[in-house]
Amino acid sequence: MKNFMTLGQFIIEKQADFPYAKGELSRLLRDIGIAAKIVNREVNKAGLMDILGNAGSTNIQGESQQKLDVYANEQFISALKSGGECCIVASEENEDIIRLDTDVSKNANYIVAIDPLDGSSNIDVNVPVGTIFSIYRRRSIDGPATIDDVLQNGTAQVAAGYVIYGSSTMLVYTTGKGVNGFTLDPSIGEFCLSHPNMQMPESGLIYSINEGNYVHFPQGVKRYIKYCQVEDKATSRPYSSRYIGSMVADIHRNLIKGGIFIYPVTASAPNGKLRLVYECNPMAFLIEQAGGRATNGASRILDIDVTELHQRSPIFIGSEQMVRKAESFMAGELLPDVKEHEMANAF
Ligand code: AHM
Ligand code: MG
Repeated sequence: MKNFMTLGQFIIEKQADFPYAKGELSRLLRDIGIAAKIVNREVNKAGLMDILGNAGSTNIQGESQQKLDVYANEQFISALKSGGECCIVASEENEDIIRLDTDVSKNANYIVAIDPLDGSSNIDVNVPVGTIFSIYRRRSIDGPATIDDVLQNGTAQVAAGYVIYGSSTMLVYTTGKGVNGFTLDPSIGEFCLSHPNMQMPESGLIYSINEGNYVHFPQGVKRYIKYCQVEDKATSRPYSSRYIGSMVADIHRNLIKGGIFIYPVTASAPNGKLRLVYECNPMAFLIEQAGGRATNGASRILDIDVTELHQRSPIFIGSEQMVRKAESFMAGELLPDVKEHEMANAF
């Protein structure tokens, strides 16, 4: 039998790499892995259970919550609470920060921001969904941690990752030293290292964007989409359009195959749809660590000032060269490799 390394073994092996190697971050990552397995079990049997459908409540964004959103939120919070290494959880599903005030947790050094079940509108149709998480060290030295400990820029993340509940379930994460992917082996109930040192291809042939919103996109995005669709043998265009509608699944595919994912501003989402703290920042940290690029169309996502818990941002994320190309369309630059007659045909 081939030797494999479990997530638990890998975390212990890498512990010495962490800036504060007391084992706290390792235990935190382990807690997230445990909650992911529990959520995976429920997501897997979603079609069988009464758990499918709407919980009848709405979250802070005014979106209806699926029962599994609520379940996943509870599982992650409870795992982090009993683990004792996290003092505050910030979740897409909760308007305010959640203080974990057990005797151990309240003095813990880490903050976790989480989107417990991203893309949950896809659950009813058996399409991959995901969990996104981001880990910060608290800044305050004494007293209870506060919202200021949560509102840190993306560059301050100490770890981030996602779980994709797909045709197989994977946990992919970074602690700032590259990206590693673990596939859940259901027969032994362990995440096993299957994708060591993941590298995003510098370029790719896939663009992912909700083109139904085309009419509402900024001019630069419209021009980039047309660029993707123009025939050019030298750059293997036209590219393929692939949009699952689950950010985790779209970005995971692009991470492996090469590609760009864009969620720009639109008329109905003037600041973009996706949330900076628990969607854009963790994905940006991870994709940068894999050699990719993540911006809001002009500036690096990780450098954006975080002022609100549920702040939104447009995002352009993926293969370095593709994101740069999209940015140059956003900046309105004339691009030497776009032939005049191609652009004429495109509009
Ligand atoms: P959610 O957090 O409410 O699930 O919304 C986030 C999801 C992303 O996973 C996905 O990329 C995007 O919303 C899809 O939005 P749209 O349907 O507008 O294309
Ligand atoms: Mg989400």
